[in-house]
Order: sequence, then C-alpha cells, then structure tokens
Amino acid sequence: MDMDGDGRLTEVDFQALAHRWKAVAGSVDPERLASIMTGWWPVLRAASDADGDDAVTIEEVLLVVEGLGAMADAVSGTADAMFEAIDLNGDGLISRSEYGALIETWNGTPTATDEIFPRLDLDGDGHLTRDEFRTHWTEFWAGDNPNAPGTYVFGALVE
Ligand SMILES: [Ca+2]
Ligand SMILES: [Ca+2]
Ligand SMILES: [Ca+2]
Repeated sequence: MDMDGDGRLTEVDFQALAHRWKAVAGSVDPERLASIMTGWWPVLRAASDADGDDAVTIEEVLLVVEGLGAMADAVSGTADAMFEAIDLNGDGLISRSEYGALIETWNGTPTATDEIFPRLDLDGDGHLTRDEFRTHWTEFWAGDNPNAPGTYVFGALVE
C-alpha cells in the first residue's frame, strides 16, 4: 500500500490507491470506489499513528495488528467495505477476474492470480462469497496461521 515507496503510509498513498482503483472501476461508480479506498486512511491513522506525525510506519501498523484479534467487528466491517469495492459488477460475488483486478490494482502491474484464486474459493464454485471473503480478510489481518488461505488474500507472497 506504500504507493510512493517512502516507507510510510500517508494520505498521498491512499489517494494514489484510489486513483488506480478508479481506473479499473469500469461501469461502477468510480467515486464510490475511491471513497472506500480513501476512507481507509482516517481509520488507519486514528488507530495506528501512535506518534501523531500523520504518517504510519510498519512498526505502528504491527502494534495495531497485534490487537486486531480483539477487534473482530472492526475487521469484519472493513472486509464488507472491501467486498463492495472488489465486486465490480455488484452481483454479490467476487469472480476470478474481479479478484485479478484487485491484485493488479494493488500491485500496479499485471499479476498472475490463477494459482491463488482456487485456494481462496473454498467451495470451488468459481466465486468468492461475502462469507468466504470475510473469513480470508479476518485471517489475514487478525489470524495466526500462516498456512491459512487468507494469507494469500492480497496475492502471492514475495519470494
Ligand atoms: Ca508512502
Ligand atoms: Ca506515525
Ligand atoms: Ca461480482
């Protein structure tokens, strides 16, 4: 998420993320997608910016993540907001191509997700339901199992 690569998350990173996300919005209301992305920043800053410098470092994030296991409602609320953003055609399911668009948007480059998607699609019906996505998202942010499928919710790990 550190779009400008300065080692800290700031409002600029979230604006850049929103800008990229708008480009893949297609027929979806791009302003709504952008507001979901930029809406993350004040929440993250309020929760994480321990030294109040309007920037969030990885150390500050990890302090918060340690406590997320006790903040299940907050985590699942974020999952739902993200689901709305990723479900570009609004059919209540995340398709393989919608998931691919998410990861490419995040990475800013074409990224293969053919191996990852089936691991996330727990019942193998070709889509991620809201419940599947919430499970993975919660595992990613608040779980302790590195082998859980949710580890890959943002795509493959860097080798
Ligand atoms: Ca940054
Ligand atoms: Ca800070
Ligand atoms: Ca969909």
